[in-house]
Parts: sequence; structure tokens; C-alpha cells
Amino acid sequence: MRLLPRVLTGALSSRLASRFTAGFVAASCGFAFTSPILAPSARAQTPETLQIEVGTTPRQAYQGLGASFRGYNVIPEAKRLELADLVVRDLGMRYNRVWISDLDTRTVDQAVNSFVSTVINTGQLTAFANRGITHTIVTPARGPHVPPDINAYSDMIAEILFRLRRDHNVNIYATTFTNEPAVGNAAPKWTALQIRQGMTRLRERLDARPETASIHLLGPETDNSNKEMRDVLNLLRGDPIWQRLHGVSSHSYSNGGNDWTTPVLDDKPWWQTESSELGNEQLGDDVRGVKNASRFLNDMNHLITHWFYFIGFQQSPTGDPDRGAKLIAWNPNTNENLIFLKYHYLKRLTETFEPGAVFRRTTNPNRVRNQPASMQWKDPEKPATNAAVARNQDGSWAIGITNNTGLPAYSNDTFRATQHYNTRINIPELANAGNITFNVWRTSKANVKEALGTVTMVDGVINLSGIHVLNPRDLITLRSGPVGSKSHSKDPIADAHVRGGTHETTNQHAIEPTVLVVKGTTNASFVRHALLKFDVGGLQNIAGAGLNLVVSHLETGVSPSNPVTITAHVCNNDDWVEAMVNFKTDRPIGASIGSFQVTHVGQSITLPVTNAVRAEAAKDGRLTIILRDTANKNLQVAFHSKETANQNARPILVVTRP
Ligand SMILES: [Ca+2]
Repeated sequence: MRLLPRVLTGALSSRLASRFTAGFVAASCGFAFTSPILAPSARAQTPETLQIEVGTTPRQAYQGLGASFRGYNVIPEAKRLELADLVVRDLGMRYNRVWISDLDTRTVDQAVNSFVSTVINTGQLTAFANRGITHTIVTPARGPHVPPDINAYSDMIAEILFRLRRDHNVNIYATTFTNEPAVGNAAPKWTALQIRQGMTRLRERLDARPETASIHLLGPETDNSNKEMRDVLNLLRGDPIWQRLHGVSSHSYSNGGNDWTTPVLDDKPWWQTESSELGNEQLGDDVRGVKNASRFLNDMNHLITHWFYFIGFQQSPTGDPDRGAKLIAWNPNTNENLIFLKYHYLKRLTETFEPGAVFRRTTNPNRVRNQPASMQWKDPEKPATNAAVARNQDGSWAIGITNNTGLPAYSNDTFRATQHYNTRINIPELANAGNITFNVWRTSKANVKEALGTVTMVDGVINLSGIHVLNPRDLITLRSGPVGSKSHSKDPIADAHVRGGTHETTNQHAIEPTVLVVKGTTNASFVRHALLKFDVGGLQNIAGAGLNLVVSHLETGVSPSNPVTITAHVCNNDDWVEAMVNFKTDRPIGASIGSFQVTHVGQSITLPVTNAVRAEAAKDGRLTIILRDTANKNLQVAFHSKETANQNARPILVVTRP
């Protein structure tokens, strides 16, 4: 740890401490990245076939890229704006992760003053907003270990955020409660119970004041998505804090997005808020370049919605042993920007997958090099290849594939033996779409954006070989033009109704999952509201959107001459969970969407929701619609839910692009 520059205390040192223990110095002896030339025998290898099979179910919408920018104040103004152009603007970043560091040694005043001098007085927030940042995320940090008084620690964070808002007008979108808590059952690690306590207390304190009540909570911010993270999530699920948790957050180092998390997310967004390379990176390092790209592809292929590099740019004097953590390092000794290859790999990915891209599950069924079919990035042996496939909001299809074979072992990471691949990609959704032309690019040490012409997809299948062979350390990206209809439908990610009075703490979804019941009446125990939640990430620029519902049953008395009027509003809380929601769950009423009349069973309703989708896409990418009978007609109506047997009767959001 002595190798670390002091400016990186907190997050990085804790990450290294937790991940490397005694192994770091030994691993650092293996910096053999300046001679990445493959042996001639490797070049001569006959390519094997890599099968990439793409699932047909749309999964998460990608929300965009973010990073931290530490030590902004020490970089000269002209230089840091040039760096902001390169990293924030040119990578299309939306999220700025700011730090409130050293909370184990600082007072509230000291923490606020440090933030003011390094972030506010430098004009960072304004400069970044002008270059595309829309959301500021806070990470409080005190080192990895549990504080002596957890409640006092959470109260301190809430107080700092309150003062930043009240005294400095800082608009904070979300906060975590700590950074990389070392999780375990033996002190000084955090137990899952202590993490729950800290998060619950912080949420309570944020709620207690209007200046901070709207700040979302993310967690648990573990250093990897690993067993420790799973232990915490298993405790949080079902606890009241789970319905107040805006998103799951974790870091992506030797264990990235994975399969086990899928069933425990409960449709929450999954924020990957820190991922980076380590060590004294040099220019032209394609090993770190491809590893960075592979983690991005892995994470997108495993339901992650937000993806952050650790440090976008930072000063980095000659000899800095931690250049790997920075996408671009500014050397104050030479006034040079060191633009590492991993920046170019990531840039190519941002040009391929845009915010709003909806991913499909992508697997490698022939399991090259005996890798897991899911190509999961995990300890210790990394997958031979990574791949991710998505449809962008403009209707184009996007594909990224990397080859991790033959990379040098590093720290926790080992790699499979060198192999080249011809790739066969099968997208069954496009089997009947006719021939589709894809542009192909290669990113490698030799050329960060080498145009490789076009390939034609036939019946949903692309074969890449010859000049399109996937060499070790390559990123191959493909993108088509807009394909298919301008309209597509999205299923709800959650829907349920809630019932008041004596049922106010009952989860009705567990009792009646197939219907969404609405009733307005003066008898509290018969009141019902329906909630539908959609993933609308990236849909800011749609031409139109409509919510389609089908009436499943009606109370006697409803008819065309005696309709029930249902009013729809945006619900300003998307953190509810289908299996937990009840009448007492917070349902703050937002913008009015409109109303419609229910007259008969089987009736199909289309409610225009274009503006609501656009607005929520720009905010958090989640739209909850609440349906009520505010006129108290005292007649029950019910709509089919996403669990109903008849697929054609399920609610859908029909979205039309320009
Ligand atoms: Ca929302």
C-alpha cells in the first residue's frame, strides 16, 4: 500500500487492501505489458469457431456511463476543460461520482469545506453539466471498516448532504452510505446487519429534511459482486429498507456482473459504480484495454444498467503506480495527457451501445476453452471471450465481442490459453428480418478504430472470419442501421395493486397476481390503486408512447351507460417492489397523464403517456403509473396484469421512435 499516492486514500487503498492483501507487491512484479507481441506460433493458430447465441427476451436498458474525477482542483483550468471534453463530452457521460472522503478523520465542517474547495469552487459541476453530465452521485468514504458508531456515521453523511444542498445548492441525485464495505462476520468488517443498519439510518435522516428527502439511496457498494454482496442483498430483500433502495450498487473488478444476482434484483437498476485497471499502466497497453472492454460487455450481459469507470481523469506524476485507475492521466511534469488504450476501447463501445440500448442475454453454447456459457467475468479464471448484444433506441442492432485469451495472469485474474476465433452470431429475433448489413470495426493496439467493411446478416446469422477474425486482445464491434418497425412494446417490470384499510399492510400481489384492481370508495378497506412500472431508460427522444390495458372483470353495475372513470398519474416513487408493495408504501402523486372510461369486460384501452415516458427517461429511467378512481364511483374494475394467462391481454407500453 506504500506505493499508493496519498490523494487516493480511502477507496483505492481499501480496494487494494481487501483484494490483494499480501499479493499486490508480488503481482506488481509481473508488469510485462510493454511487450504484448504474440509469439509467431500463436499468430499461426487455426481459428476455432466461437458461437454467440442471443436470447429473444429484451432485458435491461443501458442508462449510460459515469466516472469519478478526483483532484480536479489541482489541474490547471485550461487543461481540465480539455480533459473534460475528452472524457465527459466525447464518451457521452451522464453520471459524475463525487466523493466525501476521510469521514473517519474529518468533521462535518471539514468535509463540506473540502467538497466546496475541490468540486464547487473549481466550477466542476457547471463545466460537466455543460458537457452532458445530468446526475451527481455521492460516495461517502471512511475506509473499509465499520465505524465505532454506525448511527453517528450515517447522521454525519446526512448532515453533510444537507449542508451541501442548503448552503451550496448542490443537486445530488443519489448517495451510497459507504464505499466498499469489507463484509464479513468478524470485526473490523461490516456484518450484513450493520450495513442494513447504516443504510436504514441514513435513509431516515435524509427523509427527515425536505432538502435531502429526494436524494436516492444506492447500495451496498461492495468492491465486487461476490458472495459478500449476495449475503447483504439476501438480508436487505424483504426488509423495509429494500423498498427504499433506489438501486443495487457494486464495483466490478475481479468479479463483475453475474448470474446469481438476476433473481435477487427485484427489477431494481444495478449500478456498477466503479471499475478500473490497476498498476503503472503505460500508453498502448492492449491488455488493460481489452480487459476494460470485457468487463463492460460482461456487465451489460448480466443486467447492469449504469456503468462507471473509476477515475475519468486525474493528475498523475511520472512514476505514478496507479495510472491504471485513470482513463486519462494528466502528467503535471510534462503537461501531457496520457490517453490509454482502454479509453479508446471504451469509446468504441460507447459509439456502439448508446444509452437506451436494450440488451439480450448472450451466451457461448459451444463453450470455447471450456469457459462458462454465460462468459461470466469472475474469480479466478476469466472467460476466453466476452460478448454483449443490444438493440439501440434508433432501431439499430449493436454487438461487441472481445478475446481475453493469452493475457498475462495478474492478481486474482488468470486467463485461458491463446486462441483466435471465427465468430458465428445468431440473433433469432432477426431470423425473418431479411438481409441486414452491419458495419464492422476492430479495436486493437495497432488501430483503435479500424473499419473492416460490412458483413451481411442472413436469417439472423452473421459469420465473421478472414479479415474479421477475433484475435487475442481485440474488440470487434458491429452495428446495423435501423431495423424493423418504428414501434416496439415493453412489458412492465412490475405491476400490482394495493388495498387500503384493514388490508393496508397486505401485499395483494401475493393474493391476486393476475389482476390490477382499482376501486374508489369512502370505505377505506375497499379502496384499491393499481401500479405499473416500466423501464424507460434512454427513451427521451421518442415520437410517442401509449399504455395498453385490457379490462379483465367488472363489478356488476358498470356499463357503457354507467362507466367508471380511471385517472392516471406518474407515481414519483419507483423503488417499490412487486412482492412487498402495499397500501402503506409511499405513492407520491406526480404529473397527470389523463383519464379514461371503463365500460365493458375485454375493453382495450390505450392511454397516451409520451410526455411521462420522456420525462422519466431523463430522470431515472423508471416510470411508475398509478391508476385510481378519484370520483369514488364505488364500483370495482380490474385489468389484466403481466401474470395473466392470456399473453395478448397483458399490459404493454408501445413506444414509437422518431
Ligand atoms: Ca421515475
